[in-house]
Amino acid sequence: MTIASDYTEKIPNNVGLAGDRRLQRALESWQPDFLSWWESMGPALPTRDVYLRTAVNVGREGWAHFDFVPMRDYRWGIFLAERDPGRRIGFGAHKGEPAWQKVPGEYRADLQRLIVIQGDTEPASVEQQRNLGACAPSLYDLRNLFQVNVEEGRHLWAMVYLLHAYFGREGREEAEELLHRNSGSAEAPRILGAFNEETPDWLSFYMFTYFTDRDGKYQLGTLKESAFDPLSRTCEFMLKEEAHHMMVGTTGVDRVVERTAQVMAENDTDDVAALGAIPLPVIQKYLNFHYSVSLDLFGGETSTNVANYYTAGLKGRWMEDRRKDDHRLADDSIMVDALVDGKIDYLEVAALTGLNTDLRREYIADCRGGVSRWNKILDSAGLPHRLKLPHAAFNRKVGAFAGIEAAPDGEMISAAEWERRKGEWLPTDVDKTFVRSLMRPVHERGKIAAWIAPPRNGINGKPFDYDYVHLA
Ligand code: BYC
Ligand code: FE
Ligand code: FE
Repeated sequence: MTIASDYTEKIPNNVGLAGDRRLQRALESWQPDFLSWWESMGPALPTRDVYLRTAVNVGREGWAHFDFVPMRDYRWGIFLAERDPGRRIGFGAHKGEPAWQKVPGEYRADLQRLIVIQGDTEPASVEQQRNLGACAPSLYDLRNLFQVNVEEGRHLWAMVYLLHAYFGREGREEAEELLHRNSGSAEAPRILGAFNEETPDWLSFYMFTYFTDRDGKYQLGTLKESAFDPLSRTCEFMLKEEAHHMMVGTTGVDRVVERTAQVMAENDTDDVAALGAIPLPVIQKYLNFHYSVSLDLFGGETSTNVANYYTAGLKGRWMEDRRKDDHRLADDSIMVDALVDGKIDYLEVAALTGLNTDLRREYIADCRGGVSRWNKILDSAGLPHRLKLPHAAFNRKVGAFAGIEAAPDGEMISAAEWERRKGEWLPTDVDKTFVRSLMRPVHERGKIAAWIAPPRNGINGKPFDYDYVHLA
């Protein structure tokens, strides 16, 4: 059964909100708080309207509706992928039982926690990206930034809907808290580490959308497997939007590398800073930073939390249904990264407790795809230089390697050597100041900043020089 979206309502949705007055009132009372959060913590650059994709329904046509909209009037709606009435649980102790339409009492606290953590990251990223509009390299990029921002706002709505609809008073309180914690705040920071870091420039933004939004893709992929059907259906729909965020990150870094390679080849020099491009070693340092803080987002290599989530049916594996095992894993094992006798090594542990490692591995394999793409660009420019993912032990604050220091090649080093050399591997103040010095706004139609190549394609069949954003 499909419930038609009601566009005339304050909150566009396909969850039959009109039929549940209590829930509708709860969400309508949260909405003004959301809007005042958006005004004070969302995009700072004043705009008249923006060429945005709005989800107006989940059907093939409905979820990609393009038009000029004032961002404040963006229709943040609640959309779940269509329900499969025969859906059964795919893993864990309840494998084979019908998927849950309500929250079982014994799993309430754990499910709420997973939803709150997911919900917390969405507005955090909007806060982190708040000031990027003022230094966008083109109108095309500016539009993509705003598209990502409104969709992260919608992802917050998606989690708040679940909290309001299924978790009673506690859920409503958590929904309030999601607007009160803030990225980087000393008193009330966001929950996960990477979401309290700054995104002060566009190289950071592309690295963030490549590496950190990609964690989102993988975490959503595991929550899409959840036995709790409303969560599963919400995540399935969010993943469609996530594909655009991946595109922004992947092609963003592509274009930075392409421009740098071009300036290097034309001038036969590695030293492109004076020529207004970003030197490859600086790009590598940004990559090292964003990759390593994103690895931390997967939690510890071993975790009883994740084992319990899996067994309970709350959180599955990436591509659970393609795995050729019993989907219970009680008797299986996995090799995980570990410190063994003080050395970086591997250890065999129960498959269930190693599930964070399993997911991180899928993620790492995916990240290699980006690096090989960027290296192809260098290769095509006739350059011998290559970018690399650092070792999993590099710059870690969570998990087995949190207590040690390692070089990007995985060699263990002393704290003193780390202090001495970290500026070779992570962006220094000098690097950041340099990158920031390039961030001058290009808000003129068809123009682009000198440190980045133009995109190959525009948005929705429009050309690069389309007027994607009308500034206020
Ligand atoms: N920072 O047992 P462990 C996205 C905590 S991104 C701070 O190993 P677990 C997006 C942990 O909570 C996707 N604390 O952890 C991207 C635990 O605390 P307690 C977001 C951390 O539970 C871009 C303790 O350390 N979604 O959507 O197995 C833009 C022990 O850890 C961190 C999710 O993450 C950290 N990095 O795994 C917009 C999905 N890591 O229990 C959006 C929901 C761990 O001792 N979350 N801790 O108080 C989860 O599935 C899991 O909670 C985690 C951690 C994967 C995060
Ligand atoms: Fe998101
Ligand atoms: Fe995203």
